[in-house]
Amino acid sequence: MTETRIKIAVQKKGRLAEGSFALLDKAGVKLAYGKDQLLRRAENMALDLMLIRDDDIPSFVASGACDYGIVGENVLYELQADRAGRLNDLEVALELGFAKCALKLAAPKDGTIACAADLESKAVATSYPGLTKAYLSARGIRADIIEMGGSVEVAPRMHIADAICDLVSTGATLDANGLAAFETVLESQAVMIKRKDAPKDVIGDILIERFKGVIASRQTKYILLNAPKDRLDDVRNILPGAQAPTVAPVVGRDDVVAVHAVCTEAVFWSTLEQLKSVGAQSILVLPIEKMMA
Ligand code: PRT
Ligand code: ZN
Repeated sequence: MTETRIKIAVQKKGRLAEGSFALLDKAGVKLAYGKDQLLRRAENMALDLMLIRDDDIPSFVASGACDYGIVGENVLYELQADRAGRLNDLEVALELGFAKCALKLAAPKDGTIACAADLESKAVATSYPGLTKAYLSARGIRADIIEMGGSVEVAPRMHIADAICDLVSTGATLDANGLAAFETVLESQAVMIKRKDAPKDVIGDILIERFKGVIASRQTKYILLNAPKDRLDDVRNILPGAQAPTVAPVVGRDDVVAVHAVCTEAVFWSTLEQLKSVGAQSILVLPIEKMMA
């Protein structure tokens, strides 16, 4: 019997590629060495990766050429806003929590545009015409949408448009171009997509469960510390997202206990400083490699 292998469309190169490969690696997918520029085979699971441009990922999944895809929500929803048909049969199987950014309206800092309503009869440059049009027309605003393939941030300076609608992550690009964001059209992150009517498949289900474990363990830490017995409640209140810490005796110390806890929320340096201020000592923060609920 021939083995059924699933295909996952992944960005070949770019901002999504690194996070996608890191996630697959953490989920235990070992890629075989291969010269093929398009297809990479996993040597330990019945799956193959198809390496393509991010813009093509939704079509590859919608057409059935791939079973899953890892793509930014911005790309998925833009294609769905822009085109009817098969792309609307796609759904998000899992939010992956990386490549976070936001599609924002922005205009020159020293200009007169400060909200979406100010865009009436103005020109807005964007690589996301579908989402921009939908956002503005839902608010009854008629603007002239100017589609650009890239370098959208230079459009106001070049008098191509009055405002832009572009992806922002740190905000440095807007800043360097004298622009300020005033409204968010879409918050985006990398997501795993599939066809709504795709039959259930075992490999896909395993992979999604493993991805969930990787995502959960990203900020989850294991904390070990010694605490004065009479400050135990204070320590427990500080530990971020710790459900039921283990409290154990410390040999030769009646006034001190050892606390072990799984913290599901971010542990910052300030968390350690707070723990220290209530008497905790010998504080260790360890990463959790794998998790399964
Ligand atoms: O070749 P291919 O078509 O596959 O790649 P691409 O060039 O179209 O996309 P790529 O690799 O640049 O981005 C892939 C995906 O990463 C996007 O679709 C988003 O989902 C996500 N992402 C996350 C971003 C950003 N952050 C981001 N900051 N994509 C683009 N940017 C750009 C933005 O367009 C602007 O020019 O970075 C600039 C702004 O960044 P800041 O940090 O200055 O605000
Ligand atoms: Zn692209």
